[in-house]
Amino acid sequence: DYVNKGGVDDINYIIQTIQRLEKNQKHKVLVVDDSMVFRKMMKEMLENLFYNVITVAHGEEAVGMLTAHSDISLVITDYNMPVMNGLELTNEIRKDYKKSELCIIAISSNNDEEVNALFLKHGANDYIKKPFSKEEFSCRINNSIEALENIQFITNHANRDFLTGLYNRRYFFQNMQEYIEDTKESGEQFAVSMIDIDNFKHINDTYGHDIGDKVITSISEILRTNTSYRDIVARFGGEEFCVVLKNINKYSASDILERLRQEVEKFNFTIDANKSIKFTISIGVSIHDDDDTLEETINQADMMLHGAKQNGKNRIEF
Ligand code: GH3
Ligand code: MG
Ligand code: MG
Ligand code: MG
Repeated sequence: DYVNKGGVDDINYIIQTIQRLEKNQKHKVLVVDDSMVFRKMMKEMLENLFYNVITVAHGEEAVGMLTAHSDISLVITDYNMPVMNGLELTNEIRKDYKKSELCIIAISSNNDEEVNALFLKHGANDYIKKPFSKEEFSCRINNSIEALENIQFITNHANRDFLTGLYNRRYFFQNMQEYIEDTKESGEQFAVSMIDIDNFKHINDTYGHDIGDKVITSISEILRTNTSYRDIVARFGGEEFCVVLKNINKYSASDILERLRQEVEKFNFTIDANKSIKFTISIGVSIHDDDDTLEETINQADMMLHGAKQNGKNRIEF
């Protein structure tokens, strides 16, 4: 329906549209309108575009819904509503969500240009004036979602290391700064561990740089699958990683990291049909105390790593 109404029979356009619809299934849209007729109409149009739709009748309900569902991509809001109007809602949402995290599209029936400009000034990504065609509605919604996806794609790449997909140093320090602020209030402890592959030069020299890269990627996988989604696993440099175990004491940290060390030790890296190699890692750990700076904790972990290397490698030092 969406394709035909466009009057375009270009095959590329049709393929693009189908790809768009496939991606739309991943997005939740919150519709905020006091008119039941409009809510139903928009819900139907959005579902025809394959979006997941939630509807509410006013701003306050919308705020509640956003707290309950943290994964909403787009809010479409009416202007005139009881309890909290669309402009007030836009203000509320922008206290917690940036434009790069959540889109807002305003629907206004006023011919008053000022309302539309106000919406944009207060953080709406776009607006649609009533009455609107199905076509305009579809295009504007899809455009905003596409822009959001592009920003999220770029942000994700800026935060990650190209080879392994792990977080990079830049993201690590940005995220840790926020986390340390939180721990000052909660008083929770965390462990910083510096991890370095043992005798990696030998792997590179014997099998070549490409195999070396693949070994780094394999280790990254092991680090990721043996830690929680809350923890931070970052690649700091060549074959050096930093893993932060959040909200943990020394004993639990020691268990997890020992398991990590063993998982790497057990792993057989396949070179070809009749050759596989093994390798090991050394780990230095420091538990962050309230009055330490992040740099002090990292330096401490680094010193422990140095100790682990000196004491024979393939071991953990606290
Ligand atoms: P140690 O057990 O003391 O850690 O010895 P090592 O041989 O691992 O020594 P070190 O950690 O100092 O050496 C790391 C080597 O890793 C140096 C460099 O040639 C190589 N390297 C650094 N980055 C990369 C990378 O991205 N890919 C590959 N393949 N090799 C890298
Ligand atoms: Mg209204
Ligand atoms: Mg090394
Ligand atoms: Mg190294």
